[in-house]
Amino acid sequence: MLTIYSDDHHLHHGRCELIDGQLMPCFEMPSRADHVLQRVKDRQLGAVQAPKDFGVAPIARVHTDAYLDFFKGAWARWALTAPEGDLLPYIWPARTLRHVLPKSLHGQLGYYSFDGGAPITAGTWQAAYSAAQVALTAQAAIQNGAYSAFALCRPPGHHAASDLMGGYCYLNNAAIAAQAFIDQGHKKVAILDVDYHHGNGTQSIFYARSDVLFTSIHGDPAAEFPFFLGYVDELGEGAGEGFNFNYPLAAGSGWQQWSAALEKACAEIERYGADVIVVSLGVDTFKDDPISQFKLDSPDYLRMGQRIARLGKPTLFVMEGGYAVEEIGINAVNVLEGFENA
Ligand code: OKP
Ligand code: ZN
Repeated sequence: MLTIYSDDHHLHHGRCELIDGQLMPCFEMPSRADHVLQRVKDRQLGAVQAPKDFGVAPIARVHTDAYLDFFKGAWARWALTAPEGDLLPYIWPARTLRHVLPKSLHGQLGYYSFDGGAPITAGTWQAAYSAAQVALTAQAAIQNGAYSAFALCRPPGHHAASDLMGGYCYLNNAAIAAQAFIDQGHKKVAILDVDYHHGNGTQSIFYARSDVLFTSIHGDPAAEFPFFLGYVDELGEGAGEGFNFNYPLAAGSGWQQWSAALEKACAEIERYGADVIVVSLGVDTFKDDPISQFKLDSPDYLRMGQRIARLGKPTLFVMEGGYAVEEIGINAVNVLEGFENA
């Protein structure tokens, strides 16, 4: 399987996130992608190529121009203040506040984010832009006839909505790739989000559409980030009604519960009749993941890849989360090897 990878992800290295009342080093760190790349090479998964540059237009099919302009320019505005640290939001237009766009950098940052988990550093725009190009280049490989491809994206994307960053995510790589498939003539794209956290950004982007099916298996949002989306009763709206399926699972769920949810998601994807599949491949479902509560073990990821392969459709894998740094290479590449050896 072809892997697309850019070293530009190193340009994004947030310093801290707020956990249990303390500033802790960011879990979403550059070594994550380095470990996955190393495992791709160790296992001789296939060629590793740098992304092409498709420009901002395919990104702007998913994100608003205003959001992209803000994100691209935010660091330069922050740098004028000779800051000590990263740019992090500290207020959001929650209930009772107005959704106006203030003039101030921090007002605008609150407007364009939904949590304090997506620090902007000097290189964050470039890293996120390149990650989107990684996804688009892997998408193009499938469009040009490859049966599968792996977009080794970092930072991840599935929490990012059309004009919101958050949850370590800035640009929604999987959504950008799915939209590119549609724009290049595909009629039915299915997204399968297997990250431990609900892909609220992806769901929201396609919620009112029937040309992109969204399915997600994740920690029950009643108890887990992102808390405010990802429940079973979210089935889509308008033309998108019946094209959104969430499978929330309890903390402590292992392969038995997880694979039962995967069967349900796969049944919906088959019923839909997708002609191409985009997998939001998070491996934070691992038993030793430091921020998650599922109990998958490394061999389970081989089974995951095998089951996805049985859908029998061209499949684009897009890297999302996974924070047990040593093991995310093993687990992510196990999915890809399971897919190839099904
Ligand atoms: C990103 B991806 C704050 C914890 C915030 C954010 C999790 C983002 C996960 N105390 N956790 O879906 O892997
Ligand atoms: Zn996650």
